[in-house]
Amino acid sequence: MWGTNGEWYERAQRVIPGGVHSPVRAFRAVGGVPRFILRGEGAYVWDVEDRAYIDYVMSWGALILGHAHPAVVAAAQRATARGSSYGMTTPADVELAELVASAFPFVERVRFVNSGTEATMTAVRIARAVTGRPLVIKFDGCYHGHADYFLVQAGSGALTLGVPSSPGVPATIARTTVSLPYNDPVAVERLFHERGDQVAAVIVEPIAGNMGLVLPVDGFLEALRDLTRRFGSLLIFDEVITGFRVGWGGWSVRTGIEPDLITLGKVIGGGFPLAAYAGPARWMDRVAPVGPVYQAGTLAGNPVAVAAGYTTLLQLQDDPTAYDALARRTRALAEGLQEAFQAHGVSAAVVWTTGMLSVFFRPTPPRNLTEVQASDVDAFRRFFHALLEQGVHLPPSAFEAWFLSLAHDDTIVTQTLEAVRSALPRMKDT
Ligand code: KE4
Repeated sequence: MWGTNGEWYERAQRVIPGGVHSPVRAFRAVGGVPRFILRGEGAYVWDVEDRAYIDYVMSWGALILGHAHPAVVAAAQRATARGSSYGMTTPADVELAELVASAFPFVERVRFVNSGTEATMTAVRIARAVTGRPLVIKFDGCYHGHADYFLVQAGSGALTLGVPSSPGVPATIARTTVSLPYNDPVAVERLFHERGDQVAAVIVEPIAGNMGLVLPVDGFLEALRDLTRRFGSLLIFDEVITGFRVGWGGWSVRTGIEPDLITLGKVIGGGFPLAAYAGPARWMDRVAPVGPVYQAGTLAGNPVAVAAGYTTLLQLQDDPTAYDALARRTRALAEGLQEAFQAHGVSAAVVWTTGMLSVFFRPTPPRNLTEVQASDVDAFRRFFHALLEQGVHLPPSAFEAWFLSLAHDDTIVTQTLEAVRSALPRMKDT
């Protein structure tokens, strides 16, 4: 009735660049035909050929409750029926801002935007405004959205497509960004001693999810907090992925390391376009209309996205077992994967934290982009397709994280591991 994925891919490429609205979806890193999805429910999606897949993309981490969660669907339907957008403020967006702020001791103000890119762009703009300095330090393999000054040694889709620094970014802009190796505090200290008086901000994924999942080594984040404080720069934690995924609030709450600004997205929009930047009033009240730093958006704080995000966060807040269950299942999947690789003599390192994991075909977990890129991406390609044939849809890149939801229950984990065990022998052949 709907035709095939291949037919849709052919048709899509005639009107959309690469047939997709975001590059990583095009399967360029793994080859083959992207699946054209008709619907999702819980941990599953179905494509136009009516094939079901256990989904580990989960809207790149947005759907922590799973696809089409009834409470989220109902909330979005109610909000839409009352009016989908006003371009004016509503009690609901105040309530969501209050709920987000309540999760972080250092957050006094929250501003909603439509994407993580807008959130990180604005956080950097604030830092440059309050310090009067031009430089931004980021880390190789971290991705903060597609604003010009972030597309330097960027992760995620830029890394997947092998263009970590994009054409179209003027050298004058690229020069305002310094990208250093993740987990290398010595390199950061050296940069600060050389050019600290020009550094407006350090922006970091406190847990890196855009080169695959790379965990911070002990002391790395603390060193960033200490150096930025000593040199008068702002520390920005980009928790667009980890916010409300690795725990209530995010990694900054779990570790007690307080950045100056935090960016959030994905989970707080419940699968709708909503992200945020947040922090103390002394930084956040620099933005218009209170201060002179400009940021705006037609659909910012959109009532439908706010309803979905608020419902999602309430579901998490009201379920005291949610994060423990998510952590337990993520760990079970990670340990089961590691055992399966060992049993089949496959050299692979599985890295995990609550709600997300990555598989690197290399003997040890990578600590930075160089080590990530030393992994066997062709092995990942074979693994990806072997699992796709088994009805398990991984993120189509060795440089992304797998995302679990609360709908990924013990049965889903068991089914995934069964698919892995039956796929591994065939992975060697292809
Ligand atoms: P968006 O502009 O895509 O909403 O958010 C940008 C962003 C910012 N910060 C972090 C830590 C992010 O992970 C992202 C976006 N994440 C990717 C997935 N790794 C989005 C997927 C895509 O680009 O299609």
